[in-house]
Amino acid sequence: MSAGPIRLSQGAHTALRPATTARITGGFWAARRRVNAEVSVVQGPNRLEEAGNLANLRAAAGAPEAGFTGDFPFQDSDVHKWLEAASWQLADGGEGPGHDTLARQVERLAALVSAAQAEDGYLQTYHQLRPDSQRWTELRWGHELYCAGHLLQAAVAHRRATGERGLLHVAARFADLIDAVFGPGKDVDAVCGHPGIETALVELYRETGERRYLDLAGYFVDRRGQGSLGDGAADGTADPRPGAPYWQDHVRVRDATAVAGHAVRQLYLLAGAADLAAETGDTGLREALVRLWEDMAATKTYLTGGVGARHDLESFGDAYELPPDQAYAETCAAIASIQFGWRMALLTGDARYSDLVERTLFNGFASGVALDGERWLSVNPLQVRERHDDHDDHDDPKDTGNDRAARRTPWFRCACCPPNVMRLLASLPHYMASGDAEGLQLHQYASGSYAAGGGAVRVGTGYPWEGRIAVVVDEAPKEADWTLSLRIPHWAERYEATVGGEPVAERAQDGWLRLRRRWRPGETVVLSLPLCPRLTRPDPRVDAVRGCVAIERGPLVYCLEQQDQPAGLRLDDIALAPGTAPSPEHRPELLGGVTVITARALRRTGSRDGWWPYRDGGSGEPRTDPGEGTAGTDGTSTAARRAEAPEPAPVTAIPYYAWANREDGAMRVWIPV
Ligand code: FUB
Ligand code: ZN
Repeated sequence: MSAGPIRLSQGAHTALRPATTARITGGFWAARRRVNAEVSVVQGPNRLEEAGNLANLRAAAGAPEAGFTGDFPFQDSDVHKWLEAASWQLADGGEGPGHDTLARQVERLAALVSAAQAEDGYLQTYHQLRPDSQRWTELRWGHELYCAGHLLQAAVAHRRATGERGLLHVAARFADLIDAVFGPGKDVDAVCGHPGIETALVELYRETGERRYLDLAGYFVDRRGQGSLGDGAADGTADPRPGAPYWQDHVRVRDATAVAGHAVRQLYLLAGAADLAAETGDTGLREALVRLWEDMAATKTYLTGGVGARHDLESFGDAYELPPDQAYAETCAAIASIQFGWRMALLTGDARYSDLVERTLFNGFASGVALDGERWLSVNPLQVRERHDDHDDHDDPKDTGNDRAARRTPWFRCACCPPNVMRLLASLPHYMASGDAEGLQLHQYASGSYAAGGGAVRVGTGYPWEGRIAVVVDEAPKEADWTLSLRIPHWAERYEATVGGEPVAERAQDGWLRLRRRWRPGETVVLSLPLCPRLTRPDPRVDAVRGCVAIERGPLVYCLEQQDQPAGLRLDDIALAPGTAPSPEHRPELLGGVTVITARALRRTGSRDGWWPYRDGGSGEPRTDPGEGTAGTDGTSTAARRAEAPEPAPVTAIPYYAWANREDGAMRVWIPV
């Protein structure tokens, strides 16, 4: 069994179980994971040293007079996330000096964390190093249980990867302290302002078999939504802002009908609730989770899979409030959405969840780290204008300007995203496949080997650049039928599939192509997904991009970057030409090797700068421009509009995940037509 997250208990109530063995060996994700392993994770300890995170642990371990370094109470969580990432990386195998160095780094940081733990099990340097601080009194902003959650997850990963118990012991001691303090009738009957402990406690339960941890996760899920944070009672203040929905304390998860508030908080909470439902079989909770995911997916998710539209409070917006230029879409929120979606896929077996996981992985998540693995995006907008202002709000301690910039940055003052990307990439093989009593399901397509559901397969593919996916069945029951299920993405209207070269008779249902038969070892299934470029239209209620289309190909969302366009053609001035047939071309030398898409655009000569950016709409009656066949309501005469006839120009789109890897410039996903 290879080490990964979500090791369900034997009695878990899920439709599917994660693969027991999962390895990615080649292709797109292998390349991104290699950069993660060889650059991002390797540089992690230096970054944490420079930012003062390690100094805090050293101070807590023996020199408290050094005080606390950093701007945020959750500085420790960056170390814990790195430890989790590095542990998954170690579990991925490998040998030689790089592996040994990483193993030593992991032990060094694990020892540092362990040394920082207080006698009674408490561990958060922000509170340990400030003499005026009192534990558990700043629940709204203190992040104590958030940091604890990341420590628990790091410890579980460390245990699964190395087999050692040291860090797990540290985590269990802290969890025991939390269990002694929190609960009805105990010292503190309230939740933490930032969820994250819920998933971690369920994972700790899975790892140790200790039922108290599962019960404590259940307490935190159900206690939230009852105002323990909102009225200020928890930390002695009555500050009305940000309001209970910010930390999902306005309604219990099981009663909620819409996702709300801070996006990462909301989705970590839902991922934890999904873990809880998986282990307890709580059907009411499960129904609520389906409802909440649907609300998010249908009304609050960007085309890139990004979520959390508003910069203000890093929160979800209203339904269909998805502005491309003002998008916050934090990298951590994309990760949280993937974690929630994957748990829902396991819980229900529904392919829709993995559809959205794929979209988010390839777009709103992959954009979060530069191709070189050294620079990061915290905010993932879908449009950046020519003279972009990064909203550097110096009054907001959480906003350093560069943290929220539309350009890549080596590290952040609030560095939650980089180590989060590292841990997801390091554990990514475990998001690819699952199994059940019938067989094995492939949710995502990456070259590699996967074992689940009593069988094992090998996948070979050039996806997402190529649509051909070859799956060799290496192991399946000899004397019984077995089902290999392949997810057919929602955009793949005309796929083809063969077994042993013969077209299959089965058709996909509910997003799954289920191939049930007696398999011979070595038999090969070939799935061919159509990768013609598509023009995607938004729901008209997404006002911000009405009248635009986006270019997509397979799971990839495309964008225009200024530097790929003909000289002098400004992204603000173009519209896609009606009837354009976008065409793909693979460019191995560009951006690490990408397929670009060219399309015909029109330079809108009418959109010239002036003193007033509005035009008379006339009577409001739409008029048809004979030149282009488009409706014109700008009040200009037909002759004037003919004089402003748009000039044709070719434009070149690159995959969205690869944007901002060259010089700064304008970018847009949605293009007017
Ligand atoms: O509060 C901890 C992390 O900082 C959140 O998850 C992110 O949204 C960022 O605000
Ligand atoms: Zn983040």
